[in-house]
Amino acid sequence: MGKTFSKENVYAKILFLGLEDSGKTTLLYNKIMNGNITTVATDSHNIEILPPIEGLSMAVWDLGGHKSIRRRWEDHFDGTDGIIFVVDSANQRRFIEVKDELFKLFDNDVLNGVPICVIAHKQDLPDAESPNDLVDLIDMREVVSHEWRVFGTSTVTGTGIDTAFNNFAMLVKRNLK
Ligand SMILES: Nc1nc2c(ncn2[C@@H]2O[C@H](COP(=O)(O)OP(=O)(O)OP(=O)(O)O)[C@@H](O)[C@H]2O)c(=O)[nH]1
Ligand SMILES: [Mg+2]
Repeated sequence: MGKTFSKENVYAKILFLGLEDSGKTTLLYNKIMNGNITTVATDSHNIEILPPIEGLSMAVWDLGGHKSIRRRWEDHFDGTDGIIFVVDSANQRRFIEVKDELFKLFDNDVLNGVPICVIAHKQDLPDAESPNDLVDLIDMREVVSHEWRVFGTSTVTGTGIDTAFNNFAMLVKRNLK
């Protein structure tokens, strides 16, 4: 749930989810440090608080996406105010698995009504699907139970990152209980 710790700032708990290698940790630390970083696979989680956007501070929980640890995602669902789901837009072979993981989230009662940001990441790669094509391919347009948005991003070119975070912060703020 959103919590006010001062008059100015509201804190929101945001989960960073997605298959392993989709680029979650790279994207998070690129946002924080404004540059390229080298990551290793996340075996548990990283937590970072982003500078406030319009009075909303997002506490981001970046969870490891490897199949063997996805079952532990659920341990962190309680109190979630928003989900950022990162997809490697150039890895078409894994879109079925992406859809499967996303739709499991929509079926989970603890996440009822939590807004979702789909990140069509790695837009710099030549085979990357555009954000619009990606959401068609994973059937996001069927989803009416959660407010959702899609944004295209790349940490190689820096495209779309601020737009995605700024717009999603506004949506989360509107939905805070
Ligand atoms: N081409 C390209 N590669 C990227 C981009 N973002 C991240 N990567 C690469 O994707 C690979 C995986 O990045 P991570 O950030 O470790 O992926 P992750 O989703 O955190 O993986 P797990 O922690 O295992 O769940 C790394 O080799 C990154 O350099 C991007 O925008 N474009
Ligand atoms: Mg990671």
